[in-house]
Parts: sequence; structure tokens; C-alpha cells
Amino acid sequence: MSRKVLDSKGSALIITLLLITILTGLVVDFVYDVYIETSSMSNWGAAQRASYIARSGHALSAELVESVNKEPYTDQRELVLPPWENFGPGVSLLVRITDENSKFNINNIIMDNGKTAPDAYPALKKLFEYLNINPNLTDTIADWIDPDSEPRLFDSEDLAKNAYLWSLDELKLITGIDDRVYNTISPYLTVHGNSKIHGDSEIKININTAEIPVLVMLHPDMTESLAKSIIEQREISPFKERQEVLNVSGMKTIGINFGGRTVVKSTMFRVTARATVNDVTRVIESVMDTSAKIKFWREG
Ligand SMILES: [Ca+2]
Repeated sequence: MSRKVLDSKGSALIITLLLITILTGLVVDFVYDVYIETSSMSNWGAAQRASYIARSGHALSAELVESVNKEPYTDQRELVLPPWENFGPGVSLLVRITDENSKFNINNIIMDNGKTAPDAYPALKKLFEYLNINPNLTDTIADWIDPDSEPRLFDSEDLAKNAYLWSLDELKLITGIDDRVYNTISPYLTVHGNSKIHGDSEIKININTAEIPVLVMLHPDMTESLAKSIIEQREISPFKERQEVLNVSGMKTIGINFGGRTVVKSTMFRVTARATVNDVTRVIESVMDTSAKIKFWREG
């Protein structure tokens, strides 16, 4: 996401958001006053209002994400909109937009024909090694996804789904992936941008926004020090074309291709809008492309 976009559109959008929120708040309060008198129902009113506020935050994010398309490149991995706490006592909204193109699509380790992908699979293993996570877990994940029931490890096909992951937190169903492992690997992984699951074109990794672990996994010869050099370079000047990465010392031998996996402009974003009204919290999580087309929606 370009900072320019937020600077120029941010204040107008915040006013829009406030108006939407105040209006929906009034409607809900009105309904509340007319129909509801018991204290147990006041939670319902708070929940409804929180849900409307979260939806407002989501609508605001959709406008920001759409505006990314006008920019030639994307250089911001995450945007946390300033929290709005001036709705009144006990009401708040927090919105976070994350670039899905900064992550690796874990479904890519298994190809359409059900075979193991010769480049993406070792890349995932390299990520796990870099993060000090048992790399054998990548075998269990591959068996979980691949259509056959031939175990790579003695128990790695037990209860396997044998299909692509639909949401990333399905990983928690896999033996050996506890909260610690999941919390370590999940910031670098996505399931979005896969023609089989969500009807998207293939997602590629944005070298302007990928963090060190993802840059390291991109190529067998990538090192942490090279990844740091890439980040230093893009902080001075974001990559406007992929070939500019060759200006980073040591990158000429690796090249710009990374197996055709990289881009400089992002196409897919995750939006998390968390609204709280009187201790009742509603969270909307979605993934959308730059035309604000929703690929994934979850409300809780
Ligand atoms: Ca399998």
C-alpha cells in the first residue's frame, strides 16, 4: 500500500467512516430503545452495533485497497489505521490491512497433478529451517494436501484432508502444528491466490513487502544477509521493476526470476476490522483483490 494514498484520501475516508458509523449507531440505538428493555438484550444491541462498526471499517479498507491499483508498485506490507476511540465511551474500532503478496502460498507445494512441486516444496522446508521449526512438518503438510495416501513419514497421512487448504488455520488440525508453531509460521504464509481454491490467479511474492524469512525461501542460494541487503535497498528506494533487485550486491548470481514467483505490485490484501462496544467485540476478517472483490469473509 502506498503511503501517498493514505495521506491524500485518509482524512476524507475517516469522515465517511464516522458518518456511516454514527448513522448505523443511531438506527441500532433507536431499535434498541423501542424494542428492548431487558439487560440480557443489551448485549445483543452492543453486538449489532459492533458488527455495523466493523463493517464500516471494512468498507473504508476496501476503498484504500482499490486505490492501490492506481500505483505502479506496492511498498507497504501492513497498514494499521489509527484507532477510532471517539465514538463515545466503551466503543472502539481497529482496522489492519496486510499485503497477502508478502507471503508464500502454502498450497503451491502440491501441483495441480497432485505431485510435489520441485521448487515450492523445498522452499517451504527452507522457511521452516530458517524459523527453527522442525522441517519434517513440511512432509506432514504435503501429505495433508496431496491427493494420495502414501505417507512420507510413518504417520504423516493419518486423518489427512488430501485436498488444498481453504483457510490457513486448517494447519492447526495437523498433528505437530501447535499454537507455537502456527504463530511462528503463519505470518509468512497464505492460501489465497490459488486457482483451485478461491478462483484467483496465481499469487506472487512482492519483493517490496516480503519479510526476511520469505525472501530467504525464494531461492536455494538466498541468505539472510542478502535478504537484509534487499530490505536496505528497498527502504532507500522501493523496487519499481523486478530487475532493480539486481542492483543489490550479490544478487546478480541469483538473478531476478526466483522461479517466476515475484512481483513489485500487490494484488491481494487481508483486512481485519475489530470493533468493540461495551466489551462486546466483533471481528470481520476478509481477503480482497485490488478491485475490492471479496475472496474470503469471516465474521465472529
Ligand atoms: Ca495425502
